[in-house]
Amino acid sequence: MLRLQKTALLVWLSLAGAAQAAEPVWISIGEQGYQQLKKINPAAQSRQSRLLAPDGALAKGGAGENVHLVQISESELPKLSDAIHENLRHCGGYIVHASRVEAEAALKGPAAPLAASVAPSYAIDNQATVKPLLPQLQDSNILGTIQSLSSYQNRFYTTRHGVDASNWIAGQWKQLAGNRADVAVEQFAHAAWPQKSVILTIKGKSNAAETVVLGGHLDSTVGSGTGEASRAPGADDDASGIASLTEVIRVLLASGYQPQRTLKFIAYAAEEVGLRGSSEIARRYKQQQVNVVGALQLDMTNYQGDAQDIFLFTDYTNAAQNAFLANLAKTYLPTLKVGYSQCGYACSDHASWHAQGYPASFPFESSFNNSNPNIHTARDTLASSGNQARHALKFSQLALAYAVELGSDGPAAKRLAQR
Ligand code: IPO
Ligand code: ZN
Repeated sequence: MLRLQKTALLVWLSLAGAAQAAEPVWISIGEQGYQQLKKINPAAQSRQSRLLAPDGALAKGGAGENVHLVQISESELPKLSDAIHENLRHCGGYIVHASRVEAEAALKGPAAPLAASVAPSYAIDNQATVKPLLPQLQDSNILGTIQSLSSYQNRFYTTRHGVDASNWIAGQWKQLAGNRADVAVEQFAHAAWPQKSVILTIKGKSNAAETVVLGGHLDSTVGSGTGEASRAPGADDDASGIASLTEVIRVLLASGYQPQRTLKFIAYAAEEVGLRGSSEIARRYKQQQVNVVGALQLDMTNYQGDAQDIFLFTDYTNAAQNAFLANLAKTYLPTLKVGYSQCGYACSDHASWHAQGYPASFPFESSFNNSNPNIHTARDTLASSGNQARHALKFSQLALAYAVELGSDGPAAKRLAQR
């Protein structure tokens, strides 16, 4: 009897496991990606399609790409990412949605902003705070973080290593937070996979409801298999972005800086499989009407592919905030050259915020055409970036200026009264 129960339990457990692995998910995917999907799974069917402009808005006058809604098995996601990366030189190229209803809503373009949202002034008026902090940012610290993160066998969203890497980041950020009462580190659990996102919050003093988000993704991927033993160092993609952000956290907290707006640093889980971690978080924040006044994404900061230093991606991002970033660079990093480029698809977590109607930006290490050829392979190592983090330091500098200039604004009424 006992033995029978045990067998039944084991059968049930393995069925439950199998069911989870084959869980159907709704994705939106561009025409080219859809053709790749049909090669992997000829039975995959477009349930709905719509012509979208390159920034996810509805296309007018035929410009843009046909975007399809398809239901596929969760276990097909890594294969799909790989096929798109290999054959289209894209990463991602599709977005996983929480339900059919949400997938259909996404096809209609980005959601409307919150009613309460007002565009920030984007004034650059905190030189006295920013300037002494910039030289404290050290590329040696960024290098150390990239080293630690890329030493995990892989950081897949499904593996023990991927879970360990999330826990390691939480531990590092907790150490940096120390015992400040206005700083908290939490891990955001996702129902469908074990890897958690990590969130460090510095609570704003006078304007805490307005929130500034700085993020990067903590997972990695590789074309050839997603098992525990598979090697996916992801040194540039995206240990570099997490390392650039960690150095900003270190310097801000070491200086005792207290923002007026709330600052949130987020290491997203599961970016490489359809922006899943960030899309859950952005959706949750929108549901809870969190007033995110700006989101900055650092995904890949340590490979310089062009003469210019920082490329602002103009699609799936907010033009006013991009102009603010260009002004920040001009003011604080005058020797850096800023370029502009496009992904042509929702290529990183900024697109999750953009989809919810929040202003998002994506400063990137290279142009689209000269992007790092080693990502999503076992060759994405620190050695491939020359065992240095000088390029990634520029992104810490820009992100720190962004955090302080946007983080230092009090409530809007007060801002007006001061004019
Ligand atoms: C990424 C973004 C732009 C380019 I050009 C290349 C790569 C982001 C990378 N993390 C990715 O694989 N996104 O899914
Ligand atoms: Zn990637």
